[in-house]
Amino acid sequence: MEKQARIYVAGHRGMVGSAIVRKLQAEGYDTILTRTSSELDLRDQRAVANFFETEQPEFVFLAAAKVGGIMANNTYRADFLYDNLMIESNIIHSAYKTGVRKLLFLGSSCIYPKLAPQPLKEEYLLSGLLEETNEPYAIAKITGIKLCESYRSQYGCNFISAMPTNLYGPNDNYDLQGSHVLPALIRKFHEAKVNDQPVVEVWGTGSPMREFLHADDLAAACFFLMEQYNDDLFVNVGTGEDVTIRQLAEMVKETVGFEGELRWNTDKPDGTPRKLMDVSRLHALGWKHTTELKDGLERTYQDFLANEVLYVE
Ligand code: GFB
Repeated sequence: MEKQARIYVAGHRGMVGSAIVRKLQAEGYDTILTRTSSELDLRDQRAVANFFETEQPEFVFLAAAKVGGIMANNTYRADFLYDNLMIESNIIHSAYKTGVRKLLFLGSSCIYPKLAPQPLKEEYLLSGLLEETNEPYAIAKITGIKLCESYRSQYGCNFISAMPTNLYGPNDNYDLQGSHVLPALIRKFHEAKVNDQPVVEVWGTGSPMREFLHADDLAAACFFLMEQYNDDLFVNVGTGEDVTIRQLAEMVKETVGFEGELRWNTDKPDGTPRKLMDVSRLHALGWKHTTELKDGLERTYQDFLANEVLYVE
């Protein structure tokens, strides 16, 4: 990408999109196109087509999506499917129509079958049944991969896909009903600490395993793939290391400095037992994460403290 290239980051206010914008700015790019959701509803086909025709982006990072944790995915099943299908279809089709030079689509580790062998290799896609709690979201993300592959094979578009593992970092969602586990635990432990509450409720059994990648590492990987990767195979992006939710809870508890007890609420779902990414393809290409979970947690707690008013409205 030339420094003066017109780059559209879809979803620039979210955790991933904002990390990509920070990365592009740090690399010296200054023609970064963005639109808020009130300026451009990405579910609106005509509005998206007009935007692409008017602005003529050359490169697109497709980081816009309706996302959330296990409860949000399981509750708003129709919205997770419809919104994501519309966003992806509108952007990818408009990118083809207006001759975008390259597009990077971001998926999710939940595209893999619930009981796939671990670690998850890219070729396990569509080899078994999906996890029930996030099946609609996973189907939408699988569709995004297939759109990129199909526009590449039929029309020769340079559209690639990256599959990030569970993410965390600045601008995460801290709403306790909608968020992912890591921001939820930061908020719960922090509020229990400042309010002198003796017990924090944690969901599920604590035995599921999850891998966590800092959003800044994901942004660096996206930039790397945009610069270096032109193949039709999608690429897993993760650390290749995971922890149990119980271990994560202990780590967050220590980072925040909460000294009370944990109570596991097993009425809440565990979700998929494990989803550890096989990152050998990414490592072979020459990219590896730099932020370890312990350091990333510390940074994220400091960011939460600095922006608590913004994050917890
Ligand atoms: O992060 P999370 O919501 O989503 O939950 P998934 C991960 C694990 O943490 C589950 C447990 O086993 C939860 O039961 N957990 C413990 C909690 N306490 C909490 C809590 O207070 N809040 C939350 N949210 N979880 C999502 C998918 O799955 O991951 C999406 O639904 C997407 O589709 C995303 O793929 C990355 O990792 O289970």
